[in-house]
Amino acid sequence: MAFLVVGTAGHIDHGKSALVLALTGVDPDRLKEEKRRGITIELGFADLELDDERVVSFVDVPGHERFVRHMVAGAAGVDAVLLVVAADQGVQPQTREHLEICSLLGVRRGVVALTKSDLVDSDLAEVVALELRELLEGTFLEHAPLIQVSAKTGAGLEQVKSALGEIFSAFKERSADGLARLPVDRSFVLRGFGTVVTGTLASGRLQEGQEVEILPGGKRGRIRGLQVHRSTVQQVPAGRRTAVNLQGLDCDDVPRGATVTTRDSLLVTRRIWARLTLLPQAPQSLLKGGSVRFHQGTADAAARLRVLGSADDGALQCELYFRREMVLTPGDRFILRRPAPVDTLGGGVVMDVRPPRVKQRSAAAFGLSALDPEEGLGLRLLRGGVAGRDASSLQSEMGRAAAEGERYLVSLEEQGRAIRVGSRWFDRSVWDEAKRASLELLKQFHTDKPTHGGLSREALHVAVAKEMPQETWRDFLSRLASEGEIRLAGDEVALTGHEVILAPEESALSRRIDEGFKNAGLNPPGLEEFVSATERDAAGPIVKLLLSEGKLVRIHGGRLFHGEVLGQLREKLRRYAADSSTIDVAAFKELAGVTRKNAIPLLEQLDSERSTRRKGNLREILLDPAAGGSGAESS
Ligand SMILES: Nc1nc2c(ncn2[C@@H]2O[C@H](COP(=O)(O)OP(=O)(O)O)[C@@H](O)[C@H]2O)c(=O)[nH]1
Ligand SMILES: [Mg+2]
Repeated sequence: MAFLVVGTAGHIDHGKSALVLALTGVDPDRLKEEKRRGITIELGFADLELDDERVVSFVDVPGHERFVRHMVAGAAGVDAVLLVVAADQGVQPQTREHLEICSLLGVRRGVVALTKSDLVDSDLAEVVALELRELLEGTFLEHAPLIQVSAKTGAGLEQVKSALGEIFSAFKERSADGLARLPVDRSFVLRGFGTVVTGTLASGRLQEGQEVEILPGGKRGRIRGLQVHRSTVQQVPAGRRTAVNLQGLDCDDVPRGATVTTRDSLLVTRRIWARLTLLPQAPQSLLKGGSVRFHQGTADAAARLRVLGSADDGALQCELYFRREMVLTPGDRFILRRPAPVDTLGGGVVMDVRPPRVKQRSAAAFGLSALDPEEGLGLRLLRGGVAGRDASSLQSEMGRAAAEGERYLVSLEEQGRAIRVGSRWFDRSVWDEAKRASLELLKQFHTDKPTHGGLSREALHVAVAKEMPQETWRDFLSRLASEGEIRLAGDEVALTGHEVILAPEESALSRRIDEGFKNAGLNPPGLEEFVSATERDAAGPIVKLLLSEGKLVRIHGGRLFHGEVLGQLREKLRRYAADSSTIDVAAFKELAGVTRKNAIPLLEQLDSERSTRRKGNLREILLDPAAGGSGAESS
């Protein structure tokens, strides 16, 4: 079955509710209060079965100017509008205002009913029809059918039905892709069922049994049952008027204006960027900003408006701060009203729900806030900088379901505009710039410090891409290394072609330290034995270099040994292992010819390089006695 959601619109008392009743047999003014006062206050709902296949779901709105807020909530999410004008009164203030609101909300289709035709003669009806045509000129209803009807005599009702049927045939049902999003327009307790909310499902799908989240607030519950057109269903796709029976949630947890969604999908926001179109009657002072009432879906909030600039097409680029959290996604249509005296000021489209905090709000940055999902994602990656973005936060920000968001990201990747590292995404140009800056910095470092083997990973990280997460930085460096640009040695990074250049006196010092430690064997003195006080500064980088070359090894506890000496020790141990697979400290002291003071750190070093393994008071020798040869097992 196909459903078309049609909202009524028009001035109070023009016969909207009476027409819905005449068409459907259901009185949309069901509430006692409404009956008593004879005016619509809350939204009313009634279905019209055109035939076995097609159902029109009417959302009947109040016409009173005090309830325009409810009208906006009712008009949000409709597929078409039924504009009602009483033939005996003609165009009235809320006729205009409702028409403006529907235009601003992006309603594209509708039917115009000239009601109470039984009260006027045909000449007067003609005059009112002309006046109405004039009002509709240039609006989305310019070519809509204009039908004279009477709820009292039933005249014209069949024509209205067939006009709605026409809209049906031109109408394409919404895609149910996307995040589940139900803006609540009614919330009540039904005896025997508990909390029930209704709304027009704006996107995605709802399913019986599904866990849901209520935003703002984040309360959780479960869908106990779903109804569409008074029938129980297992699931509901976007575009349907839906009643949801919720488990684990009170009526107060899900008031009108709340959004029912699935877990961890949509975002709440207190600040957005938007494109705004002001109505001609809006005061010019608004361009300097001010207090407004923001309406989107069934929700509304007090907001502060700031105009940032104007777009090519004359629309305004603006920023809105909300007094409370709102559930919004790029592309949402909204209405701005003036708090007092109440009046509709304009409306527009949400562009960005996580806009950057920039002092200089350049029009360029704004213009980039594209609604096109691929461009939008590209822009957000760019803004993410070297910190990158994780896919799920991007998807929420764009209001896109995971599969859909992933598709766009992969497309950007294929175009060479994005890079994926683990679960994070980066703009390609940002990534490339970080690479360029790294290579540049290394080059500079090598020039400045020719005796240094390389720059520490962390120093480079802080200098060129501080915001990049640690694990991504590791990936970043290994990618650069595998591309042959850099060399990674322990904690240090060097350009691939980098060779340490030593001045003659530095070479001499290096040789002295090297040979000094080699000759000192397993009982080496401290560095100061080989280095004079004046040479101390120069010795630091040289020791580092000797360490990076493996000529020196700093063992546990900080003492320096010569690499070859340690190699010889390993060789002795290996031979020892032919007779005994274990060795105790006393035997080790004797084998190595070292004091106890040196024996323990040396054994710990051997443990850490997995030449030995501690077993109680003994060491198990892990070196293979059959292997022979020299060389370090590991470093
Ligand atoms: N004579 C006549 N009266 C009508 C017609 N439609 C509505 N009315 C009356 O006009 C009044 C307002 O109608 P209602 O549907 O509540 O207007 P709404 O405020 O636009 O919903 C009611 O007293 C209706 O009985 C009609 O076609 N002919
Ligand atoms: Mg009414």
